[in-house]
Amino acid sequence: MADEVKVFRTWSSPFPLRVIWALKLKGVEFETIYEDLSNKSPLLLQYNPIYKKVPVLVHNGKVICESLLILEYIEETWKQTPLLPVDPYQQANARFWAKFGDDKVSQSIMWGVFLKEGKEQEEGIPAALENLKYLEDELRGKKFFGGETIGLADVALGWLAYYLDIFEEIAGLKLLDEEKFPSMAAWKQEFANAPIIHENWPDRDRLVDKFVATRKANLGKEAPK
Ligand SMILES: N[C@@H](CCC(=O)N[C@@H](CS)C(=O)NCC(=O)O)C(=O)O
Repeated sequence: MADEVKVFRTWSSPFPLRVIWALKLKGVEFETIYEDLSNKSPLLLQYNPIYKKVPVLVHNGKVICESLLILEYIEETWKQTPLLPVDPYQQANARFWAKFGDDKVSQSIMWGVFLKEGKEQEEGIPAALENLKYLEDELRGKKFFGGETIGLADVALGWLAYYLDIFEEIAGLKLLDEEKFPSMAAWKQEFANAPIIHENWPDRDRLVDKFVATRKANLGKEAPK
């Protein structure tokens, strides 16, 4: 029996993109279900009743939630085009950077800078820069976090290669300065333009409109716990 693979996503969210990229890098066929998060479908609520978020992967009726866990499932299930190295220590390292991206990098950029203004924003900038510096140091001398090829950490941090520019443009500031972060700047180009990755970015103008509205609606709010 052929595998039945479904991905619940939105057109704009970076988290489901991880899943789309991983499946496509591995050449796995899947069906896409686009959600409107202002009117979530009964199926999304049924499949992810706890978090009620996208992405959700459904593989032959089995439901997996949380994008980083979905990546792990994909990696274990479809062995072709591996996203993780064989060495357990290097695997742990890749997972560390993927988790750091969610715990610290996206939090400090989104909630510390993008959704702040004035003094609050100024106070948030050092933490965001510090987190980018950790990534810069990790990347130095490498093409991708995964080495010569795209790996799990690249897929997890990949949103930075496209969405960060958009956040910077809307907020009217620059975090990822090419001179201060040469390795990250090179990675950004390399990753954003890689086959499969490149073809799946959402329309930039539409994203700008969406995030202008998101910023307006959430300006000054604190990150959800
Ligand atoms: N930790 C989750 C985060 C996913 C997430 O935040 N998804 C957002 C879209 S960007 C969502 O579905 N939000 C719906 C909601 O919060 O009601 C993951 O990695 O899958």
